[in-house]
Amino acid sequence: MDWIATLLSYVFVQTLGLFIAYVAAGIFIYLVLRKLHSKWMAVSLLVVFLGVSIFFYVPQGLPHGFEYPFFLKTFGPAEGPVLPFGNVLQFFRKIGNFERPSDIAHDPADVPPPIERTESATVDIEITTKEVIAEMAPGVYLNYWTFDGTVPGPFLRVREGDTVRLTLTNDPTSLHHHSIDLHAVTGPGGGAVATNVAPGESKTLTFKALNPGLFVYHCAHPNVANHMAHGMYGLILVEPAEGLPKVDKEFYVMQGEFYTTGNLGKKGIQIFDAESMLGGKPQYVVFNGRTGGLSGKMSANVGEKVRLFVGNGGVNLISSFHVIGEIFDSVYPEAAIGSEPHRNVQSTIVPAGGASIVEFGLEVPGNYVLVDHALARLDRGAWGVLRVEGEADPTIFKGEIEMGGGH
Ligand SMILES: [Cu+2]
Repeated sequence: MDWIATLLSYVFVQTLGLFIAYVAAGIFIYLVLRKLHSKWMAVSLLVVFLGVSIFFYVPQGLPHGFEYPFFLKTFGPAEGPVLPFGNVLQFFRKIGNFERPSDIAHDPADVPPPIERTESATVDIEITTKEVIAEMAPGVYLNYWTFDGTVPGPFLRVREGDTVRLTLTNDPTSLHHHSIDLHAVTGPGGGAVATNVAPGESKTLTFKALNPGLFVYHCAHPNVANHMAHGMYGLILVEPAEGLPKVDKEFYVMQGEFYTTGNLGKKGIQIFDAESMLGGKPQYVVFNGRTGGLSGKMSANVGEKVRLFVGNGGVNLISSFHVIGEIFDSVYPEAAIGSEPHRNVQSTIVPAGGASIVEFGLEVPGNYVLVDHALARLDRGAWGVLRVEGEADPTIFKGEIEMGGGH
């Protein structure tokens, strides 16, 4: 009953513990002073104690532990980022019903092949929103909200001019409503206004993919940031009519942040922390939903050209995407297809709710580490490895490779 222990520790140790200690301190002072047989001295010191407390609390607001769940005041257009308390109780009541995927990470090598069609078509896509429990870091579990049970959700691939018929179904085990806003959609809410689905419900949205590009999609049910911070994002590629230049391998990588009440590395199931999300201070920054989400899943060979579709679900940070030991031969900045790509780029910016496409040839075998070059985030989980096999070329790189020697 790890789950119950986590809830009890959160409620009693973190929140009530502080309150109990505080009240006890007041009583203790009172009793000590009563021992001195001076009732009025005791009362006046107690008043000082209370006065000082009010002085600190009134201007500062409630201490961190008390802000969840009811007292956090926010000013967005819809519901705030705090989970409805009823849903928190429901979560613990229905904890046995949630699916427990062994790996929440979407396989970065799982990218649909380039589109061969030369004509526009009507494309049917079905996606299911699902709330699951999975491991985010060794021993650290999270209640993820997902598209099709992985983070990021499925990589969608259509052609410029296609008509897309997208059916969104919310799994009956879900506790929350969900929807989908695709940045590839021209129309209100990016489709979110037409796809708000209650648990067990299905809705279909039809849209025409007018602009080529690599676009983020995400859940847009209020509170949007909260839903995204639970893992509800993915990428849709609208290929230009003439297609993208041919490469040998394509990979799907998406950065995202997780906000937990437990500090970095605190084991057990973690409760979402609305306050740290508002402050933009995630405990975890990861690729593909968890620490090590790309591990052992990205490999290529010397002589091949690879393309990375890189997205950023945010919700707060901008990614300074970099591959250690490689230079991007081409970058489609902000994933804009249609203009000339940038050449010979070291790091590229991937905005929150945005994407980038980078391409590079592989000349030297070894491990290439994908990072957000705001490198403190490495320690929060933001890194992955592309393994490159093949013949070494000493005219390009020569040296003894020491494991653990720098990168
Ligand atoms: Cu949602």
